[in-house]
Amino acid sequence: MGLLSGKRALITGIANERSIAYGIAKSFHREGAQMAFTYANEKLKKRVEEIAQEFGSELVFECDVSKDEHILALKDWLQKEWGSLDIIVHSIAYAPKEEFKGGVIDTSREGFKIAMDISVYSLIALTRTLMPLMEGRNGSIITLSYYGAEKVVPHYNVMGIAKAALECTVRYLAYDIAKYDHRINAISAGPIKTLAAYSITGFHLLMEHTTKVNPFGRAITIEDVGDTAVFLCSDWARAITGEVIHVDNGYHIMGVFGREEEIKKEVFGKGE
Ligand code: 0WD
Repeated sequence: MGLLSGKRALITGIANERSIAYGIAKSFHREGAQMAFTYANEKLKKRVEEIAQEFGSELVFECDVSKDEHILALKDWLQKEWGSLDIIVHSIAYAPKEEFKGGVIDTSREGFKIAMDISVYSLIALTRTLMPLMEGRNGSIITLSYYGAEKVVPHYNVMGIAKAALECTVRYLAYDIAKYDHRINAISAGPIKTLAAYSITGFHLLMEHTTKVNPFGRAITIEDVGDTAVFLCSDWARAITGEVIHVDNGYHIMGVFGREEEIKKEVFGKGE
């Protein structure tokens, strides 16, 4: 018996096997969840179908979250295929590439709208539309955030603003859906090399730095995120809602960045 045995999970946001949502699906599969997958556009269809098969699922559906009709069609499809749902994984974010080049001061009106629509509003729309399928099942929803919501991360720009809004949305939705006994939480993941990450100017430097100075001195993996997602979507987390859980090897707890040896070397000279 896995932690998610008997649960049906909708997984959004897989682009390839480096996607965070892929890591989540891997952990969910190990823990016995049944899964259905969405892909954003025709280009991703084949890859997502292959990934679904890898996890023993034939359930794959197109859903561009900027389109209300896609979200409604997704609900009808899930109703037909399963008739009920326990878990939604929202692993979707987007802003036009130009928005990551300069600073927040350069944000265009259109870029701002797109970032908020795809990365934040989509969580509200998916929750509202799919919630009827969760009736009486103590549903659990998770979304993915990043530390750039809390502190300035150069070049993260409008996505930092969107993630702050996303985390706030999680709290408001947690309140709204608690009356139906459902939960929603965010995982704030440390930087991971995925397609989305490559749009951010200087991402490799950010990743190098974060890896070097977090208390464990190692990089976050999609499996680290996947296993936390299992916990949050399992009944063990039944009293946790509206929360932002950091899966970042402790990076966010630091006030002075650097592991002891490095601080000694950099600040006090040779390490004595
Ligand atoms: O360091 C990282 N990679 C972190 C990512 C650290 C912390 C958080 N995150 C977040 C991202 O902001 C996002 O919310 O994790 C989530 C998943 O991102 P990812 O796994 O890093 O990136 P990726 O593999 O690119 O998946 C994001 C996917 C899209 O992929 P592409 O690369 O094709 O944009 O979001 C999906 C799409 O599959 N997506 C959409 N899905 C439906 N409708 C849409 C859309 N309109 N736009 C993007």
